[in-house]
Amino acid sequence: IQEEQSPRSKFDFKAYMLEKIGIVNQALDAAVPLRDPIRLHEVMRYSLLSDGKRICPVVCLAACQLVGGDESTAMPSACALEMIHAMSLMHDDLPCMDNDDLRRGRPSNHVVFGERVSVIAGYALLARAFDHIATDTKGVAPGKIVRVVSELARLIGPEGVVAGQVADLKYGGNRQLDMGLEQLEYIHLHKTAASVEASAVAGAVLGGASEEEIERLRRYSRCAGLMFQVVDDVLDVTKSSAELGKTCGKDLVAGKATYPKLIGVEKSMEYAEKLKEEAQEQLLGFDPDKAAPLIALANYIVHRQK
Ligand code: GRG
Repeated sequence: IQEEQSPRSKFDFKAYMLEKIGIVNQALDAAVPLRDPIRLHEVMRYSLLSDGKRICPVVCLAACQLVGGDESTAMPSACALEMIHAMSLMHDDLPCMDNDDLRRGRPSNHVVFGERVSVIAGYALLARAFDHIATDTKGVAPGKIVRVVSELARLIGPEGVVAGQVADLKYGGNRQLDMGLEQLEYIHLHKTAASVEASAVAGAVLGGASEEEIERLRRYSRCAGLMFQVVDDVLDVTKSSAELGKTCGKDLVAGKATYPKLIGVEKSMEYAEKLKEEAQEQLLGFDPDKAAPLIALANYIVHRQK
């Protein structure tokens, strides 16, 4: 995470992220302790506690604080979002899906523990995520907790992340043959942006946001999630050409459709900038100091180098 300073508030984004990642990691450790059955919990914790950017939990906590809520109210949901993220990566890496042997710089979950255990541990994380929200969210009316459970289930389920994965699988390794921008955007909005949307909406609901504020944060997070993926596609090209002769981005080898392939690197970055502006516009009505983390996060997503 590089320095990302907003000129207005001199907000120290790096320090903010390091602090939030630290408290989220502690909360994750406590939410999925090493208890019976020990082996199953080891497998769950291997992926859950490995190094990640923790974007969804941070968005959830930041949205809660933006609307005046207490961070601790949103922590179980923030952890649940990371549990769901971890299980989706575990399942995505399986031989029957993307067949990736490496994740976050370590052997993938199924490489270490075997496919069958990895599938089961993924389901366990998914169930634990909803249990954690329902059981451990404190200080808000039960109706808000039900709303969060329902938003999350919808956004990760058959209308959300799962729909995005199904669309992606449909095109397999030959995405580029018949895929247009519209289909590519559908995949990214569902596979990636839906989780960021769930994170912002959960944080906002628990923080006591009005319906209008929830909708603004929903739009912010959809733009941020989509632009994350546009920039990811661009980084895949720029990293690969920088490392030419060493390795090549997996998606390039597989011949997948990406934003740079469909519209070129320059136009892809222009699109990412446009999405960033649209995301940040949604925050204009809020207290600028409280909005600083989400403004800086959007800047970081566009300008990151990895
Ligand atoms: C969610 C019920 C349910 C099932 C999962 C396998 C599957 C169905 C979906 C695949 C979802 C997937 C792999 C989406 C990609 C998300 C994404 C942008 C991953 C990379 O996120 P980073 O870069 O990763 O934030 P780190 O490692 O930093 O956490």
